[in-house]
Amino acid sequence: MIAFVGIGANLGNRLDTLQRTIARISRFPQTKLSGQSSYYETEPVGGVRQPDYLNAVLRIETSLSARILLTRFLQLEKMAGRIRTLLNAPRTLDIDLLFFGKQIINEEDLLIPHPRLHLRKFALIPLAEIAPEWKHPVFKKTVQELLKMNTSPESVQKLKHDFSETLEIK
Ligand code: PH2
Ligand code: MG
Ligand code: MG
Repeated sequence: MIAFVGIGANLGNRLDTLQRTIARISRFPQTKLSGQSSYYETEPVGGVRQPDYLNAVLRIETSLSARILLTRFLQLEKMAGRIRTLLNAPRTLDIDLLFFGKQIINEEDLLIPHPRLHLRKFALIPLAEIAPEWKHPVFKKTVQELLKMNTSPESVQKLKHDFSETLEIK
């Protein structure tokens, strides 16, 4: 299954956390990391006033289930010291399953595609970088089309440096 994973952080050493997370996901069993967007500095959407996020999107090929991925993502969030308080509260690490193949999953704690993905430039812009033609199975529109339709004002800026070469050491 091809899946897309959004990662974000706005507390602590954001870049370090995201790099470690990418390395850890790439070592999941039965899973290959097959794509990675640039890192983006993004204005927070929703919640209280809080620091900017660093966001990125990964493409993985996996034979793990969406449910197992979710469990593993929650473990990684815990390892990064995430404390859950309010919705949209600042966090050291957030990992969201955005797409899981073309599957539509509507379970209480597992909604795929991510229900707010089409509203969020911090997810759409990195996704469009690595999967512009991927079709949203509910809206039947490509990522590129969803991004074009999106009018939210928050700024999303690509980081200038390419940090991918530092991945190996983590
Ligand atoms: N995640 C949220 C809420 N708001 N804003 C930005 N810029 N990036 C995020 O990853 C983000 C957010 C809830 O998961
Ligand atoms: Mg999220
Ligand atoms: Mg989340």
